[in-house]
Amino acid sequence: MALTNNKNVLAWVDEMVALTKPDKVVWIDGSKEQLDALTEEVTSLPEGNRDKMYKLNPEKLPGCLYHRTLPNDVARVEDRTFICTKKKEDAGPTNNWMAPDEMKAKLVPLYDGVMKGRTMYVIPYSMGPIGSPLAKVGVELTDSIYVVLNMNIMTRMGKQAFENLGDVSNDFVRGLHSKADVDPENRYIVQFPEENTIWSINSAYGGNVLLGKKCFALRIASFQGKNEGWMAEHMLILGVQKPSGETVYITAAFPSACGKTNLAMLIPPEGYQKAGYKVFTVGDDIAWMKPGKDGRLYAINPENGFFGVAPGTNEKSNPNALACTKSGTIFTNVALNNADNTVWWEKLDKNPPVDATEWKGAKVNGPEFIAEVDEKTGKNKTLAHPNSRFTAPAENCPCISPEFNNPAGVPISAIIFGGRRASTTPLVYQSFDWTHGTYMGSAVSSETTAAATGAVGVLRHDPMAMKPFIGYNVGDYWAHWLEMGEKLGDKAPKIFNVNWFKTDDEGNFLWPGFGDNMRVLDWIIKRCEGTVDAVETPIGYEPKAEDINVDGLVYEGKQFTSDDIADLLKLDMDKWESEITEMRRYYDEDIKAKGGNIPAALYEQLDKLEDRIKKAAK
Ligand code: GTP
Ligand code: SPV
Ligand code: MN
Repeated sequence: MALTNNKNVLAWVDEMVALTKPDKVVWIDGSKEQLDALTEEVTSLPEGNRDKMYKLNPEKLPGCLYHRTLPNDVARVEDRTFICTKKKEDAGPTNNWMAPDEMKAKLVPLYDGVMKGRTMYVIPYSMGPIGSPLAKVGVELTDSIYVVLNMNIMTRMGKQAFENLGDVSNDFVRGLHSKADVDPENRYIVQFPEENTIWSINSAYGGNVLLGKKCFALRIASFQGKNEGWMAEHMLILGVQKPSGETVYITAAFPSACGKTNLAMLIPPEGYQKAGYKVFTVGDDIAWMKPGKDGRLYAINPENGFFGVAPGTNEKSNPNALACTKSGTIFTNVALNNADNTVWWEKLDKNPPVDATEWKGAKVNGPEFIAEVDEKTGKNKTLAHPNSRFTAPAENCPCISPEFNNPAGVPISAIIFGGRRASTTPLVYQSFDWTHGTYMGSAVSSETTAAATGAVGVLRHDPMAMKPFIGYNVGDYWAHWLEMGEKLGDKAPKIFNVNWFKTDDEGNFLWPGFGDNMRVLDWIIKRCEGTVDAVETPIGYEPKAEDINVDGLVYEGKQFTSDDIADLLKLDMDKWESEITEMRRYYDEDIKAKGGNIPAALYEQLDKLEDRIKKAAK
């Protein structure tokens, strides 16, 4: 039975039913009974059915499920992701583009009758706390129970989302997803920002199919934000509670699989804990930000769960994330420990299961399997896929912020950019002002990871960590950043850049990272409060080495010293000259020549930076 009288919703669902021709339409109310029944149905499917999910050990992992996707369907597919605006220049140089009519002409035949013999689920959901002025409603139509169960964790799903929408509003995002044949040749992830519409077909994986996440909360929402005066960003949101009891909120934009979940759930080093510091998580992937009545920038996390990278998550690196996954969690493409029907992934612990099922579904002897070298990669085989993920409810998080459901959001003091850079970029530096900070964001590059298909470890430009997620012209997006800065004036957050990933010649990380990143946050907070000074360098303000606290910091068996910090802050001007040459090439050739309207203020920043670097290099 339809759960709403909203005519816009009803008309659109009818239209999509007529197109996809499901045997049955089920409206998802979000009730426990309904979700339990769907869980029974999907876990009772026969072995080999590609929708199948598995129940895990009810004592050790209560309410947890397991699923594996096809080997060619394990990550976002940026080459098959499109922004379909009427005019090509509105999609800009960072997006694949096709005219909406042309794209629909291509996709309608693929969707025609695609749900015959299957059930269509109608999922109403809210991105953001129900009732928040910053929240928005979406409806996803899908033929996948896996999607329904994931959306239940990742969003506020169910009929209350319709109550928020009311009977007449047309302000909801229309998402249509079908697994279809999971045919990679016909896989499309398509956004129509001018129509608040998303069409996804032939994938069953994460960011391609949980349409509230990257498709809505970043691609469509960034476009809405530009038109409505707010920002949708690929950022975690955390709160640092200080010994005084006051909490300072920070957002950070790092590219996919570059440490957002880890930083968001950071456990401070012992010395900080003793002094009374605590970190709270508001979000681990996406921030929606808007100026509040007091003129400061406020952020909400539109999501309700964490779709986190499993490999590397362990009791030491991120105990809070691990705790999140102990109940009510869906695991995708990790390995199974058949001895006790639990899950395993690389670096969970040092004991890979002997009786294991690797992520593709083969039964193997774990230790022997990972001792083998993969012919394709030349690296050791892994039991879990490098981009295997957990979908865990935010309420499971031991450090979830008391402000998580606050409809007004939290006021942001600092914005951090970062990426994986083996060299060049120092541990931390601060922009001179918002405009320079916007330039810094536009200049983010990072080594690619397994979160998207394609080569791993290749340095690429990823402005604001939003390269795959800006739903319009990147030049206009930068202009929007500058406008927001003007609007916020002296209440704007301070902007920083960090790099946790500098390596030595052998590729070992020079900075311990994880909980010790608190030491860098400490400096950032002090800069926001004006309680520590800094060194002015050609690229921005850097800490004095002695202002990064290294008390109790032992790394690789050695006490970390201020000299080690100085090494991480040292600027190699030859490298920065190459960096600036590459930035100019990027602006000129990759953006401007391809239709990106780069704001003059950013070219000015580039000119000034080049001047400062040239002077310093002499
Ligand atoms: P998405 O969910 O794809 O957006 O990723 P994310 O940005 O949330 O990345 P996440 O925190 O899941 O980390 C990805 C990988 O980076 C994991 O393997 C982590 O163990 C590793 N990582 C995270 N933080 C650090 C750090 O401070 N230092 C080092 N060396 N590795 C880190
Ligand atoms: C990312 O790739 O940035 C993710 C995972 O957070 S996905 O939802 O698949 O996009
Ligand atoms: Mn992400």
